[in-house]
Amino acid sequence: MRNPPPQGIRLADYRPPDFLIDSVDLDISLHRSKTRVVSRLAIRRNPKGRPGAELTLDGDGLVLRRLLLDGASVAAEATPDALTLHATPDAPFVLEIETEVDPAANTQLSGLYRSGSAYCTQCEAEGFRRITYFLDRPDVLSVFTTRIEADVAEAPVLLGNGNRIDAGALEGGRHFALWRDPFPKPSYLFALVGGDLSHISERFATRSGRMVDLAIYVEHGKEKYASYAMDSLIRSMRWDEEVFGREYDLDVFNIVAVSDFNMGAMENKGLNIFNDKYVLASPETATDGDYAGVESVIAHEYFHNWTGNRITCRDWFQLCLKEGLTVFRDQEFSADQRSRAVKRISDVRGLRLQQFPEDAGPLAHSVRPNIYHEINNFYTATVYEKGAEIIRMLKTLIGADDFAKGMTLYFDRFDGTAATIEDFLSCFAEASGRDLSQFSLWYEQAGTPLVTVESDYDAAAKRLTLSFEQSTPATPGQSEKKPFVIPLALGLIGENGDEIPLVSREAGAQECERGLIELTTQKRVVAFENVGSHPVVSLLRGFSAPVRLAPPQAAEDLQRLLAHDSDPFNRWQAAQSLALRSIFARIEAARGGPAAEADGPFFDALGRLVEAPERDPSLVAQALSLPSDIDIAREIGRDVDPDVIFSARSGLRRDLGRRLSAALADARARLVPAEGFSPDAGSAGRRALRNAALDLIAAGDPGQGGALAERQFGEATNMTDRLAALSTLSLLPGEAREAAFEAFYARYAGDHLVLDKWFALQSTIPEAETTKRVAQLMEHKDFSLANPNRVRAVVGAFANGNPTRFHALDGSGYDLLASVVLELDPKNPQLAARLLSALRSWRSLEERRRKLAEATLRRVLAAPALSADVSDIATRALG
Ligand code: 0A1
Ligand code: ZN
Repeated sequence: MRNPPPQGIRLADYRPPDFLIDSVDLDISLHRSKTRVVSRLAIRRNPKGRPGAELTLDGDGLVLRRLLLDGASVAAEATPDALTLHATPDAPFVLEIETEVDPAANTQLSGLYRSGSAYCTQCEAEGFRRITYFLDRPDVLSVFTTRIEADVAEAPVLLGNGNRIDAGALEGGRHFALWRDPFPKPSYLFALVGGDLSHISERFATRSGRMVDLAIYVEHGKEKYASYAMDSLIRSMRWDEEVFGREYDLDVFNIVAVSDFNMGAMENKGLNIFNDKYVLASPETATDGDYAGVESVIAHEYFHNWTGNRITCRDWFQLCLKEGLTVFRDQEFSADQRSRAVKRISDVRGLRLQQFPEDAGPLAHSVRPNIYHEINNFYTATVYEKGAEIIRMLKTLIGADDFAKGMTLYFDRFDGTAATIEDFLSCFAEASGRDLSQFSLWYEQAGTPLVTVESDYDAAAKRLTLSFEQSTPATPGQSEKKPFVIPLALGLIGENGDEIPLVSREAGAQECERGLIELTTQKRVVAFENVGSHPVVSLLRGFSAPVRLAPPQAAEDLQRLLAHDSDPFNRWQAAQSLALRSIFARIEAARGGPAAEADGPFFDALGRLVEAPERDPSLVAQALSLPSDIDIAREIGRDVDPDVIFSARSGLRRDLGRRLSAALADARARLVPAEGFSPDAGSAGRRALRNAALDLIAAGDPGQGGALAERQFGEATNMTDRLAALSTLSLLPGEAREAAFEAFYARYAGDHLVLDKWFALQSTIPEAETTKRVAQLMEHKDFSLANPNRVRAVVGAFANGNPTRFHALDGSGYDLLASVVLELDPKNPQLAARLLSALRSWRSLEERRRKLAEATLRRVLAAPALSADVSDIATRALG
């Protein structure tokens, strides 16, 4: 295995490559354990490189079989990790390299490997060097031609990047296909697939009339599960034309679903390879959440064709250039396809759940990091989701028109190149005439800013004065922070619930009067005039910046926002904030503090939402879904005791369920599903509210809720309702629950994606016996460490979704994680490292758990022959 330099790789050390590779001709002869790879590289010196430099190509675990320079043998130094030509010619030359690789033995799922009976590849970030020696860096762009050869019986389907230009039969039961991708690309976008697969197909006419053959390849028998993915693909293609003016550029677009995949999916040019979880969906097997996931990942990978492929990254430090931007694009797509408000709420929930803790702990890094040891560990919520928030803020700050102009400029100017964040921002600076140098700090500085707001209302003068202050906590390697540009969208709600017009005499009043305050200094005071009634400030509307707000607003103010705010995001936020207030009060009371304040008014407000038939059910469901244990832990921030959080939250759920039981039952009756299943947002929203109601009814009255859940479990006609019922039952110990789990297993035993749900749900049961149950699940005949989805379903769900058991005081949860990480590490270090990052917030735990967690990290770090991936996470987590 490869070892990165101990001092790490630094952005400041970036140098252009000394050589360029204009074209790559690959000849790959597939064989389970002995795949022969012949690569012909047309190499020349880069005018921007160092004159006289010798050529060193990257490798990872390779064995060189043959090497020719312009057809003649040549002396070179070959190790598994590198191939160096000591006497490198000055004139352009062709290097022919033969290597042999063993796909069947590739358990890392990087490079060429086997998933089921198919051959497939994963080359981002540095997998291509596991296939052949190459300049495996994103700023070396080459035209790839790939000849793939295989046994017809084993792999009747042979797919590559670009367009297929030839195919034919060969002797000995073999055949070949020749693929050519005319668009120069970096090696991380290379892909091939060979296997016995079925497909569904469609034709798509681009707006300029190019006909594109679309196909989705799946295992035999799974064709009928791919239609929603195809529908999502077609909608994505049309949307990118309409909203970003981007058209598809090849004659074919192929998607292949595989069951063994480390991540969600991969945007290889013209040949996207997917974790099948994001392709396969049917009413009987996929939840509404799964449908939304398919739609957004299909869109994400498709959108990469322009943001990532046509314009790629100069180096891996610029990863957010393609990822943050593409996440922003897929979020906007889903918002347009579904409810914008619900999409925003769920994206912010995700950001707070994943990215905020990352940014507040030892693994914090800037959206564009400046050093890494193992790039695979930087496919993070910070790079992806915070990266998308930066794009969103940019659009908010410069306005939709200039944002669109900037995007067009970016596409025009950088098409066919490997670009940087500076290149990207320069287009928006030019389009808007704004200086974006301070804005670029969002890429440089890690940590979640805290914005404090003091408000002072002078009734006599009818003036509201708001005093803002920003601060950003220190993060690893960054103790001092400069002020960010923070767009704060806001409105004022009067006593009668109406929006108060914004009138200001401030500098920058125009923005303020449009409801956008730009906080660019550490402190800023803004006064609003003609404020006739005591206002409540609705701040950070639509979550206009990835920041935290303080101090908490008063309960009465939150009530007003919940009832009247015109911004749906902030109505939801008000419900979350009220729930948090209640939970904090319960925690204080349990510690012997003053009795918790009465929740009656909060419950009644939620009750009114549930009873109002005109309300969007999906938004009501979001309002009912309380902050998770992990949200609460993050808000507490230090000395976290997961048991205390769990009991306070359970108490709130129980009381809310009791208080609203009649309204919840009525809502369920009102929302009886229509005949037939439709995955559309409206139908999904009704299911969401019905199931949120079920969950709360059971929290208030386990007997009644359990009976309802049992019935729904038996009668459900779709996976959303069946799994929701099982999830409600999973919290009610007893025979009914175990019987339901058994019935579920029996019904879906042949469907690995559904079984993942079965495993994950059991792993998250918040009961003492669960750790033992998880250990047993790992002995189950359907468990395998070789399948990343299964490992995530059992161990990932336990470590990230079962805080009371994972953080158990006897250390059993941490022991379980450590033993899986160490067993997995030699097989799949990327996955092992991701699992270990479940411990990233260990410093915020109370002392006993903190010590146990630290000892666990130290134990992992001390293990022999640790991968670079795991040792990087353990080292930084402890650092
Ligand atoms: N670029 C893909 C994600 C991806 C990243 C790394 C991988 O292997 C280490 C695989 C996929 C995306 O953003 O969808
Ligand atoms: Zn991506």
